[in-house]
Amino acid sequence: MTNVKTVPTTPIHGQRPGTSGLRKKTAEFMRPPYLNNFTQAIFNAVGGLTGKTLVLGGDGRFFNDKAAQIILKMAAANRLAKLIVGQNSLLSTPAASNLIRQRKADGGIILSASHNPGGPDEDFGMKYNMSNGGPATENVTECIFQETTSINAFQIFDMPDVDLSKVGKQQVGEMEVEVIDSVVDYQALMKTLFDFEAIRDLLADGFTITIDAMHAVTGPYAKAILEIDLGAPKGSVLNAVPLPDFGGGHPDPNPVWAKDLMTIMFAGDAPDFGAAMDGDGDRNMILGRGTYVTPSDSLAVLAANAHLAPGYKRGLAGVARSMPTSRAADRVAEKLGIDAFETPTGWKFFGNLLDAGKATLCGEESAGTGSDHVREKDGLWAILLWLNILAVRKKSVAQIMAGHWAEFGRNYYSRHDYEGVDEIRAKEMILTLSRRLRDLPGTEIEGLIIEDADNFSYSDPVDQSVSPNQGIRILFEDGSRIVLRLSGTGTVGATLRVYLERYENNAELLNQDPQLALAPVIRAAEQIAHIQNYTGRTAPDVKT
Ligand code: VG1
Ligand code: CO
Repeated sequence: MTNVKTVPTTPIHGQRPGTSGLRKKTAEFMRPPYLNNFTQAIFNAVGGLTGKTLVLGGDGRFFNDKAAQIILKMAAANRLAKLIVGQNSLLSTPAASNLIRQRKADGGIILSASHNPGGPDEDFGMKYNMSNGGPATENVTECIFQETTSINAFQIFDMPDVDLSKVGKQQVGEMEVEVIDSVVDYQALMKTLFDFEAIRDLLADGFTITIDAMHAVTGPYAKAILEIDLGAPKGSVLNAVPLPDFGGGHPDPNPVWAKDLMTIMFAGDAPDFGAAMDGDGDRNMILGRGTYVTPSDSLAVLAANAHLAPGYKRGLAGVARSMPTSRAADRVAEKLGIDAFETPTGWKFFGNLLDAGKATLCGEESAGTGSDHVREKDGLWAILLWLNILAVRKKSVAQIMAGHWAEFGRNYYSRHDYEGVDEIRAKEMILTLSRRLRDLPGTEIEGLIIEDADNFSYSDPVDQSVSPNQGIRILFEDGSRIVLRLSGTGTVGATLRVYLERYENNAELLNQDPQLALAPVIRAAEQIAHIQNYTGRTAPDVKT
């Protein structure tokens, strides 16, 4: 082909994907050949694109549109047969996962740094998903990284930008580009899982909802499904227009970054149900009137009630949660007599369990829940499952939570994040602690006796691969737990995450403030890990 350019390049240091793809400052991604190198590394790692089909889309953040054009031109030059692109290069992460599966594509590229802020001075990201619709496994991720360290050229078409604003097919050299409506297929999938009629009736009966799309990718999805299809009043979806800088916000659905929604939900005239989703639409925060549902509890409640939705009426094969996620879901699994799996942080570890039919629902404490309907976590799915359950049970969110705790006990839970701390000191802290783990069992701290302490290593029950060093666990005799790990999604310094958990089943003590209920565990974490000393901070930046 005449207009294929082969451009010499040299490896760029540090293109190792983290928990979920490669995330860097936008400026770094925009500086050629940063994006070209990583894109070509993906293409090389998967054995070339000749004759294949890929899906492409992103969360609409700054540089999304331009990056999509570059990837498109590189895919054409690498002899891709077909590229399926979301209109205006927008696709939520779960919608992209669905498209890969529905259209039997060989994989997909999602342009997103998820919950990280966007804009010229903020973050950009890119992840590769495989033919099952799920994030690249550890193996494939490692291959991509290896390619970035030896790359010497990339291929690109020399041509003007392609119009991605209109749905339809067009030819780019030998490659067919199909621009699709970003919402339609996803919406159709949701209809197969949930009782839309029941939710429609609930909303028609005056049950009110407020959904915060945080100016990220889910606005159009939430409007189409909740307002137009299910009949929620116009305006039920807030911040519904995706913006390149998310309106200056931090599209992370937690009580700190979705503060406006928290204020609405804790006001006297609050709606019955509230929720927020993140940049790329895979996370969710669930709220009721005056009620915040922790993600770990949400997973447990969904597991206990999923059978009330048509898509799950036959029950669940198993439930999987990431290791730092509270063990509330395990208690539900035990009662249901199904398997409970514990995986490292990051959705890529759920893929095998879902593919093998071992788990139906999965969840992470970081506001991610999902099921085997796709291979990513799915914010809007979680909202719809909650609404379906509320429509059937005809109780408030607060009543559902109280009932759940009365039945299963309550796993008080909180995550304390120390953001942007010194990386060397943070690594030193984890290393020092790792070396002391063996000596900890039997020690009493704050009235809690340490039963066990380890650095979590995961053996995948499906492919037997082993992933060591996934976080430090300190387990106490009374079932309390402290987990410490460093984030793999940040772009500046290190972020220390301290996960705290305490189980309570005394009926009189199920309604405490989690920070108070966890106070001894929080103090124990400080005494064991010397967090203040290593981070130079007296308090966490974010508590969720
Ligand atoms: C965080 C969360 C993790 C989640 C990941 C990607 O990772 O803790 O649970 O899977 O983000 O989510 P880390 O390594 O920073 O703790 V998302 O919504 O960015 O795709
Ligand atoms: Co996300």
